[in-house]
Amino acid sequence: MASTSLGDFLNTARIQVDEALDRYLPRPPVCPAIVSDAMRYSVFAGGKRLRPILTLAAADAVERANVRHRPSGAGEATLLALPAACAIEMIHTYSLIHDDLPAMDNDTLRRGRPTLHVVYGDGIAILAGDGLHAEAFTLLAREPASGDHEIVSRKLRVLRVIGDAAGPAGMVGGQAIDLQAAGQAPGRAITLDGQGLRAMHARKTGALIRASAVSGAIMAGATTDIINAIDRYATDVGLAFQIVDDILDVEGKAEQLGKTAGKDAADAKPTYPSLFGLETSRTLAAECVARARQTLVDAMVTDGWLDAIAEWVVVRRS
Ligand code: GRG
Repeated sequence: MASTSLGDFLNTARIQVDEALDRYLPRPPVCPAIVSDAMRYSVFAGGKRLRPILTLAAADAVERANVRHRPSGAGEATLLALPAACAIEMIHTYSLIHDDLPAMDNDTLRRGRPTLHVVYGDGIAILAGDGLHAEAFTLLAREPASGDHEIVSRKLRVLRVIGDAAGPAGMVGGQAIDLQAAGQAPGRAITLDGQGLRAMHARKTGALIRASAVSGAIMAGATTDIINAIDRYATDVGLAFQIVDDILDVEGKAEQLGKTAGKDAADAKPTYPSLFGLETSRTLAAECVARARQTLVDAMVTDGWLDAIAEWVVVRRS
């Protein structure tokens, strides 16, 4: 049955994603129990599932727009997009596991639990991250299983979009800039101004958020114009998400966030509040959401949950 509220859509999408992740993640005897247990410890620790939700919502929005012209096939798009949604959540979880390691951000609390390396040790945490990263691409190549040329070609496009977003041009590159800014890389620490901070976040968190929405649109068979519009929407949603993340690091409590609060200031990291102040940061986030919503209106992708998700990203408390 179609969702009647954003809360209903988010719940349904989270259940769909969690059930699929449980099916897709390998278990013994395919892999050693310790790898399976460690991967599952972090994947099922209770993340918000923002990225897979964006994938499914983008697919659903494209299908709704198409169904206005072809009133058949409703619901198929989310099934086509579900493997990409899960693959992205695997990559996101791997990035959190590695980010929390002593060699990177050195954190002990994530998703309301002790971080993976605290429980399993650094070696298994590195391997669980590596395992999730590799498994994500195996899944993208394998599912949805179809010999249909059109579906195979959409899968190939999505593989490239997600690989680019997760790799050196995207998340890995952004994390490297973050390490340089924190003085954790060879050479002198670099100083980020507002533009540098934005560029770093565009790679570190923005790229995967954009890939999440774009992958859903591609799997649903969107036109190039609609894919580009959804990309612009997600660019603004990703930036708003990051600004709010910085604000929550100042204002939130660890119990609510499920991760250490006040860490950015303790580590003297450049953030939106540290560069622009809290009020201006809130205004910047609201401007991003307004732009994202206008993009949907201009592209006539207004049916579905993308608009409500943009608003949710700034009112969230965790
Ligand atoms: C190790 C290559 C590599 C990259 C790490 C994503 C990342 C890059 C580091 C995470 C550091 C961080 C806390 C960034 C702020 C934004 C962010 C990604 C927050 C965590 O994402 P949420 O809030 O987490 O969507 P949940 O747990 O809800 O999935």
